[in-house]
Amino acid sequence: MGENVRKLLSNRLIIATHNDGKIKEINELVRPYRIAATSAGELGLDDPEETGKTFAENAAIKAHAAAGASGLPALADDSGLAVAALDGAPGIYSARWAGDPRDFGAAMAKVKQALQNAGADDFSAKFVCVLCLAWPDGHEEFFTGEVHGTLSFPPRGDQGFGYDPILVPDGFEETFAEMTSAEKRALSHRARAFDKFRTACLPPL
Ligand code: ITT
Repeated sequence: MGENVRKLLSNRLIIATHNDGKIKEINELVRPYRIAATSAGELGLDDPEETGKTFAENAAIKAHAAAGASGLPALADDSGLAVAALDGAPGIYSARWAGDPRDFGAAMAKVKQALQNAGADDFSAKFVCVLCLAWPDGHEEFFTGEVHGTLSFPPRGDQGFGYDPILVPDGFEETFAEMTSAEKRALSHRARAFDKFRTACLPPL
């Protein structure tokens, strides 16, 4: 960190994701910075295969693919739900647990079943987000954020996306899916990672 971090000087940025929930949240986070953000999907860029073994490796794969294809800096988000009693699963497989096409009702039921199979009474879990900012010349920077909470079944709420209906963040009674986008943004893993990115790479407002 510090002076070795490369600043984002261009006001154009590719948001290297095909996930509509992430696009909405990242657009809200970059909005105050007058950055013209375009999603990888809008540019017709391919969704690369996530062959990494960590959130950071997969974020790097997506960011470099989009930066290389567009010639612009690209910000990718690799994220997921890590359940303590399941040794961090689904983790980097969070999207894949929802199958193809994605069904997060089924994915959340799978989490509940896995906890039952493990005989778990510890329902603690966290959301993790690793952002990778990559430039077309291959330079990269990483920023990580987490939010800890407890899983709650059945799923509640219709805001947000993915596993939001089953995670109650510490200090709250509601799931993320019962919160407004502003409430989620005040404490989410993505907002915390973005905060580090903003501090390191963006000019102060
Ligand atoms: P891209 O790779 O195109 O960005 P993706 O959905 O495949 O989209 P990931 O591989 O990072 O993204 O999978 C992360 C999954 O973890 C995502 O599909 C959600 O189900 C879940 N997830 C991530 N952030 C979340 C959040 O803020 N709330 C709820 N679930 C989240």
